[in-house]
Amino acid sequence: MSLLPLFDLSLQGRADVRGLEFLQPDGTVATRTFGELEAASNRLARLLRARGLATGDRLAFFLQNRPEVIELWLAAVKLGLILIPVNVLYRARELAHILTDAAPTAVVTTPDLAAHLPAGTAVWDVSALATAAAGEEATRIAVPADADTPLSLIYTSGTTGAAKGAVLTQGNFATNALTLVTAWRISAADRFLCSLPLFHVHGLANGIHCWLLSGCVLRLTERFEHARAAAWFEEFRPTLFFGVPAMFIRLLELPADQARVFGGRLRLAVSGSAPLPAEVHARFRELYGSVILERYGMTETLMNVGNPYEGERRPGTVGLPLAHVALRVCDEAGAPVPVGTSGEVWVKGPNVCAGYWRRPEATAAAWRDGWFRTGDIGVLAPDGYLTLQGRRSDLIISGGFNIYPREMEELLLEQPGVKEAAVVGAPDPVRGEVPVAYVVAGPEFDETAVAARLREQLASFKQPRAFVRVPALPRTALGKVQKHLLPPWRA
Ligand code: MCA
Ligand code: AMP
Repeated sequence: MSLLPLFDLSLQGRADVRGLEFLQPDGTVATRTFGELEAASNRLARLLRARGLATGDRLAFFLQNRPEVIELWLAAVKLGLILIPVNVLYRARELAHILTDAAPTAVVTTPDLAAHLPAGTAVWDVSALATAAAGEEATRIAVPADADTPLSLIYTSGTTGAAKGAVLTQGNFATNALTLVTAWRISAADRFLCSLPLFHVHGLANGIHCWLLSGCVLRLTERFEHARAAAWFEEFRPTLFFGVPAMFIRLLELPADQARVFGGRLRLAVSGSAPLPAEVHARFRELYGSVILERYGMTETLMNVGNPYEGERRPGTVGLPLAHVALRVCDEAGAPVPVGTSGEVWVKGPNVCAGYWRRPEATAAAWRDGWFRTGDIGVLAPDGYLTLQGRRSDLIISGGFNIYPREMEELLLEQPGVKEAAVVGAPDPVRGEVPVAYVVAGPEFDETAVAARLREQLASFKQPRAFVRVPALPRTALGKVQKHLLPPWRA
């Protein structure tokens, strides 16, 4: 199963239909028909081939949401390239790691973002690329592809502090999209508002692929802005919205009369990427009259589990395994635990990635007898509904963005005056969790200087909300830091 035959349902089958509306930063709306996306991606594919890119070559994109990201993705599908989406909030340390590990031919970006890239990075300006591609023929070139053709490296799961590239294939994306479009009744009649970043799986694997497969109209915004959400819902009248919990919490701020009207038009709202508090689910239902469908996925596996479209969307749970997924909850030895007992969630299916890029040891550690070990702790109810209870690792998820404490702790330990460091998540009403840094500091510790260094090296969402000085870190007899014993921090 490859992607182009599925995308052709729109690219060829709905060529004259206006499939994309992009809300530009100046407030105007740029539009593309599916035929225009087909032609633009063909021109771009020809240009990339002329620049020497061939099947299996890697290209990174470091871009905010914009039509060119979609055109680049389509060109990569046609040429068999491997794209590396890079979070626009990443800074020196994250960028250096990903670009060294993935070694792309170049990074497609804009001048303002290029300023953050390591010196010597091959930069292809996204506008210059589009201008150069305009001179190419618009007829399609495409190489043979199948379910095993790699399409993307998406960096995630840095429990060791260094993120790894999950190798996602065309079959992974195709399976995921076919299942979601079917399970969630997505059709050409939908009006899909997508404010999720296309540099992560939620916006890219779920958003873009469900859109292209179903042929609905997509209104893409550069990013989610809660101050403008009401205007977006009023103007575009979406029937379909995917979001992270932080977005739904922001949507609860809308006036009740507006929310009720918007909710009346909303056929389906889907939440994922982080836990959706049952209380938020209840308040959204009360205010919008819409019952959020919560689902659970991972970069390495795309979507695994979801509440049913028909049937109970049970608050506080992530629902039932999706049609193509096998799931078990296991103990430390890997044996399935009885219903009602907590354990690690393991999954198997065509949605699971091929492994981690050039990390045979990490790949071997993450799979057991063909099952992918998610690192998520959960419990199954007798009727099969899964409740997630936390993670084996101390991953922090803030506004849907992942923060790996080890990455921050390693950087903190490099700073003058920081003897020991531990980063933990503190509750936050909008983002779920925010990072807090606990430091055992010497006399030369300068909090302002350390904070400035972290801002230069790491994404904005990773910046500690506070530095808490402690005399020592609580440790077990074996020396492992016991983060749950650190004094709780409150804003
Ligand atoms: C957030 N910010 C951004 C962006 N998003 N800046 C530029 N481009 C962006 N795309 C920055 C803002 O500038 C601000 O920076 C800070 O983040 C918070 O912005 P704010 O307006 O206060 O937003 P918010 O109301 O707090 O909401 C944050 C958010 C963001 C917009 C919901 O967290 C977000 O887009 N989350 C989605 C992440 C995602 O797609 N996760 C899926 C991963 P400053 O702090 O400097 O002022 S994939 C996954 O988890 C698996 C596969 C799954 O199951 O889906
Ligand atoms: P990522 O590493 O960005 O792919 O994030 C995947 C992780 O997000 C999963 O391993 C879960 O820990 C978390 N996650 C995704 N969806 C949900 C959800 N609905 N509820 C709780 N956690 C979730």
